[in-house]
Amino acid sequence: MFERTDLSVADLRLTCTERQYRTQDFACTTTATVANAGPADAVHTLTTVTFGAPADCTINPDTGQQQTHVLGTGTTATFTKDWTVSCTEDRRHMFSTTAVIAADEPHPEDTDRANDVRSINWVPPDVKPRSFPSSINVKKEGLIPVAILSTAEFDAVTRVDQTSLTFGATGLEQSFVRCGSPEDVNDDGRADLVCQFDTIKTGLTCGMTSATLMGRTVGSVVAFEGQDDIKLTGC
Ligand SMILES: [Ca+2]
Ligand SMILES: [Ca+2]
Repeated sequence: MFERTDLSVADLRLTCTERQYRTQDFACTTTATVANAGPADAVHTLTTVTFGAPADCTINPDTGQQQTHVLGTGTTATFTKDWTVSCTEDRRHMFSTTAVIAADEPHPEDTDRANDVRSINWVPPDVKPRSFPSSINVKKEGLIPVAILSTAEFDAVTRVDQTSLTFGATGLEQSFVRCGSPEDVNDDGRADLVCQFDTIKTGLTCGMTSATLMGRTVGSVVAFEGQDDIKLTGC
């Protein structure tokens, strides 16, 4: 006798501490939220999270990580998995993570398999390119320029759906104004996409030390996000 239920990966985020060209280890963290929409209750679930990196990087652990939950009807669970990353090439990188949920018991039948898997990429943004630290005067600055850096794996100029971009304290803020002509802001020979965001709408307030950009690609749609350190002034 099969019980019907709808398990899903409801949200997936990826943060990395890579902020510049460097060859030391840095950390990436996958944050996954899984859900059971029911009607079956107390479903034993197994979620497998994987992490992907370019060929010049090694990952620890280098296999998928698993997490079990017993999910009641209408409940969610959020968990994190950490990855240590070490890259040899002196450049910025794109990373990816994927989460897949499945029932960890024989009886439930998932009524919608399409939402059982979710992926997101990490792309490196540079808030206020060509200035370090990335100082933002929250009282004065009308617009904040943010560069989405192209990498060997990702051409920001042609791949980014500009209308999808959100930026600010959480990454979900509808602060997009426009993108300008592509320019190579980090002198790596690859043109980068430089866009402007409305400071007020970013929700950035004194004391915050990082800002998050989120968006989607054009064509085969892939979600991406990235983070940069910021220094807020005018506080
Ligand atoms: Ca499902
Ligand atoms: Ca560049």
